Amino acid sequence: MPAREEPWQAGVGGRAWPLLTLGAAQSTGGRVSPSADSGGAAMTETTSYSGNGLVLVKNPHLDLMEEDVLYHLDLGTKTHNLPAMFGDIKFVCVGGSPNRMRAFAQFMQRELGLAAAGEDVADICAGSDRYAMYRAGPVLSISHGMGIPSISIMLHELIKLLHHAKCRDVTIIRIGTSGGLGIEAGSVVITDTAVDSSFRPRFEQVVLGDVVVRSTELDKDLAEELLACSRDIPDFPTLIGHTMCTYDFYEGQGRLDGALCSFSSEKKLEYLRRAYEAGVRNIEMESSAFAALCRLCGLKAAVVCVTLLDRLEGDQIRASHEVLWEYQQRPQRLIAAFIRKRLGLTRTD
Ligand code: R2B
Ligand code: URA
Repeated sequence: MPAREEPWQAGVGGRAWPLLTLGAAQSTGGRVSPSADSGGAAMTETTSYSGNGLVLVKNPHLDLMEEDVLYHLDLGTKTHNLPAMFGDIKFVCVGGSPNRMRAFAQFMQRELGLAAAGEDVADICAGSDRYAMYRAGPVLSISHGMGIPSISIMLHELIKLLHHAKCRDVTIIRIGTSGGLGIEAGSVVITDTAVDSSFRPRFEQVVLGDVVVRSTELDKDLAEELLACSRDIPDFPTLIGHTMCTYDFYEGQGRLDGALCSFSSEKKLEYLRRAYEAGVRNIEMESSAFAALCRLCGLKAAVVCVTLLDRLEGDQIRASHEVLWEYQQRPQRLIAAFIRKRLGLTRTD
């Protein structure tokens, strides 16, 4: 029996939208039981994109709205000329912390030869203290906060923004931090697929009380392109692997050091080793919602996270601020190299 159908799957405009189907054992009367599946193998998906490079919003109500207020970004279709402000954006980089995304925009300005070192960038969303947004040439740098609810709100408004601005051929990349699994701290993981805490390649969104299941596969060609760029940066290991996305940093990631913990150290290690066996190489808190939303809206997307520790060795993040700061530069350096390459820029410094 198919999972609850997304409204746009009814074939709006004759286009074939992504279609998710589940095996009979996984769904119950159109309502998917979150615990019904253990392997995820029965889920199949067919995807076809519109092909014109535009961002797809799949909401018929939007066309009927006289004005679209992007509340959390403090932007809107009547108050701002979105095509003039953003129409030429080609790369969107998102990350948890506003300060890190500001530093990334400044870094990109230098990398693209647009400004001198240390030159400030203005927060485009200064009227809202929820998210921060900066621009460096064709690159938009936006913070998304921590966790799925926070990144989801930002992504809905960002995707509508790219749609209203008529942006074409946008590549979107989440750069962030994570806990590693069986790999050296400071490694950079490029996600091929985000998986849930049962290692299934799916994201469950509750819509009007029904669980809608969405695929969390990321763009394979983009992941390979990023891996190829990493070969020019030999100072840290970069690899492709699955990323486990959780709803919590402590119990949800099997930590022994939260305010609550009901499991033994042995149980924790057994779980993390199973995750490793399933192909998981790092753990963070946003990739599944990010992968699912971007995929459905026709955005080529990647997740590139540095690991701050090896979770098979411990739970607490004990590296010094200097070491952590340098680790956080690593995904930024890789993305800068990727964007420069895409833009055909060669190094002169
Ligand atoms: C990585 O780091 C944050 C938790 O410390 C969270 O946002 C994530 O995904
Ligand atoms: N972010 C996470 O979500 N988990 C970690 O272990 C480290 C950073």
